[in-house]
Amino acid sequence: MKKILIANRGEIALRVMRSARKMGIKTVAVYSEADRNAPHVKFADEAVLLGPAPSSESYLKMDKIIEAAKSTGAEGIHPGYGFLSENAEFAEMAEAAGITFIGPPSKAIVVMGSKLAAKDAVKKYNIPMVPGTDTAIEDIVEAKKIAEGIGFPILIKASAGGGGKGMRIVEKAADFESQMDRAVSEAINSFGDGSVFIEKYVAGPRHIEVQVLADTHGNVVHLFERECSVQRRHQKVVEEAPSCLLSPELRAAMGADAVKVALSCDYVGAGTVEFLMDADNNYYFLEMNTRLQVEHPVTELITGVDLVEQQILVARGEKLAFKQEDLTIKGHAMELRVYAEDSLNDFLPSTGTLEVYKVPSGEGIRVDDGYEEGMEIPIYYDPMIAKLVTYGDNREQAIQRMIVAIADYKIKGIQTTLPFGRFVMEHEAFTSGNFDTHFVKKFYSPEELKKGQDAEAKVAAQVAIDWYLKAKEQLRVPVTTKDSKWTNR
Ligand code: MV4
Repeated sequence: MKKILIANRGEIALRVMRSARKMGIKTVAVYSEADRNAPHVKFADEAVLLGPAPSSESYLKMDKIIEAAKSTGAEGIHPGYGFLSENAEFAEMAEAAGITFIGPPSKAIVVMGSKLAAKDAVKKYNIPMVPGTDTAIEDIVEAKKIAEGIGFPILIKASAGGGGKGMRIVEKAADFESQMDRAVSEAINSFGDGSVFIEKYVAGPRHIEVQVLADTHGNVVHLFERECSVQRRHQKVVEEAPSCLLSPELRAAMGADAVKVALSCDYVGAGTVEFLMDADNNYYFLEMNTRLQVEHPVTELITGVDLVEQQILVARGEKLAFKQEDLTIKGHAMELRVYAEDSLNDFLPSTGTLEVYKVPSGEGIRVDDGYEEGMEIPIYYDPMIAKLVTYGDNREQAIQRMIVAIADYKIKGIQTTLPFGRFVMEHEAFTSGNFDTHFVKKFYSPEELKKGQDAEAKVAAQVAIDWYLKAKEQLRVPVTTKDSKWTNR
């Protein structure tokens, strides 16, 4: 592979291009009319315009992207995350056009895209799963009996859902029928597939996911876990690796189970196996994401493995150059997603121009971003503008470096989640490791964030006053130098 097309925009397009360039591979960018001057377009060796700003007319246009790959002679397509990254039809179209899809086989995308098909595939591997039904509910009377057997509250989940979409909680038996009706019609409306199943509701769970990597020769390894419990309405905000909860034994068990999940669908490439963990450290397989994830950098920092490079090597048909026992965890990495959102105002999207944009730098700091000073944040795409990633010998150092990096990140013109990130980094529940997926709901409010900011403003004001008084004091010192024309009174 001498040239690849990157079917994405923003930070991930740049991230993929950096690894390609390092490997001596030429890059082709695609872009929408809103992204003419975007960094990913400037960084690429070539760029092809797809169409108007809306994703449906640009970054989701499968035929146009395949055509762009053909016309530029790209031998592979990297889809990044989001957009077409988990679209089996697109993977197939690429392969049919003789272009390598730098991702898993379409079959693996299809299986893991259906939660019920995924449960079915992993069945023979004895992976722990949340108690519930493993086929679509057909008989509501029978389903209610099963729910009563499990015990309320239970969750109704859409088979075609995922990432928190298509979930409904049922608190008590009396609500079962009405919630089922709603769940099915929601599933039909959102996914065109009304299949739903039920699961016991795991209260206050932690979200732990395991990175896997598989080649086309049957080798599968895991690259340990990421802890992603700090999230807001299913949108992750802070991720870290490793998780401070796992014992080496638990880590090895979850890793081995994640490898089995990959084997169950003949996975190839980089993928992520999601688990829920309850308060007693029992873990359950939830779903598999068949793409490179936003939070992959924390895994790269603790393992020293370039995951994009590995994706490309595997797509070329090469064997993994390392075995499970070659992989170790070194240090601790923390990622904060910087969204163009106002954390003081219900996280409303904050659009505008990046009047000032200066990224922090220094030991243990990595910024993956896709914007530059002076650029406008388009309204059409994901509001994530950057990932601020820090690394240290241990968790405390990674957190400390994150606090410094947040302070050094200068953004004017839009509101971002940087202040919210500092709130998390300084919160006792977070620093102690005693948190779950309800962290934001439990501890965060704009008032809490404001309190911290007001306290800081007071300190800043005091420092300014001291400084001013001292300066005034110095002015009063009489100047008695003979040759000076000036004297102070
Ligand atoms: C659950 C659950 C509790 N019990 N399943 C949300 C995202 C999707 N991947 C699955 N999710 C959940 N499934 C059972 N049986 C709680 C969640 C959940 C959650 C999971 C991971 C990260 C954040 C979350 C926030 C709310 C609910």
